[in-house]
Amino acid sequence: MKKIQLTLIQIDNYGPWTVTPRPKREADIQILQAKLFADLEHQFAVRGGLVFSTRFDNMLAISNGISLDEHRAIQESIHVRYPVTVSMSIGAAEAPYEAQKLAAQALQRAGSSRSAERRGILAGRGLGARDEDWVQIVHMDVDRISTMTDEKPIYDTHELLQHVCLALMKAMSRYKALVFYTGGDNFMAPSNGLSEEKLRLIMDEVERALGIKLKAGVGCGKTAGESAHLASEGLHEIRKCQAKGPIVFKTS
Ligand SMILES: Nc1nc2c(ncn2[C@@H]2O[C@H](COP(=O)(O)OP(=O)(O)OP(=O)(O)O)[C@@H](O)[C@H]2O)c(=O)[nH]1
Ligand SMILES: [Mg+2]
Repeated sequence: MKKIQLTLIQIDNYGPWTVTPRPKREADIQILQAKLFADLEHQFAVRGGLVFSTRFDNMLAISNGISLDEHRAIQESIHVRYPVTVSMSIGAAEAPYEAQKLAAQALQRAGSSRSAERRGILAGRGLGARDEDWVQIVHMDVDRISTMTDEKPIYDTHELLQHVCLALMKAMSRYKALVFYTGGDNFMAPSNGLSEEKLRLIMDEVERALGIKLKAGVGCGKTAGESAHLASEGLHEIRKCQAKGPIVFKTS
């Protein structure tokens, strides 16, 4: 059975930490979160993974091919260099929504996000057999966002992109796929099992609701790195008018 493996990364006892002994400066909190995300992205990426910033205090990584020992090594590296610790939990399932749910449940069983006792936990269960690894990622982008960027106030573009993200999240959730905003006019969706036909329906729905046009490269492979790269290549082909339509599927 082909499965996606997701890792929930949660900063331990972070809420209390941000206000102890008194509220820390927001700029310092933003710097810590941005650095921690960049650091984790690097450490997962060199092992074939991909981290989405999600809430920054809680991040989700596609971690197919990354073992428990490698997760522990990443945690140890973070713990010697940051004033906070991170707990991680792993879930694997055919559908991305189910994988993150299993990961979240495993971490919740190990203790609260606000517990001072729960530090640097590694919980949950990843894939046992590596031949089960499967990652499908849709990389979507809005057509001609630069025109709006050059003509409208920047906050108007920002607001539109947040609406696009929410509409995609809602539509994709019907197929147990996840959607993450990755900056600019880009969205990435771990979406194992989502067919081209269903993706077309989702894109049509969001396009009609928000008056925009979308295009999508879809990559399928054994690791997030591989799939994301194929997806971005697919998108590039559409941009260069090398594709017949607004969706290109690529499998490794
Ligand atoms: N995260 C991410 N951001 C990108 C990528 N490519 C472009 N961007 C960002 O998205 C913004 C818009 O780029 P484009 O999508 O090429 O611009 P556009 O005017 O919408 O052009 P078309 O999509 O080709 O119609 C850029 O300013 C970048 O910030 C990518 O692969 N990943
Ligand atoms: Mg674009």
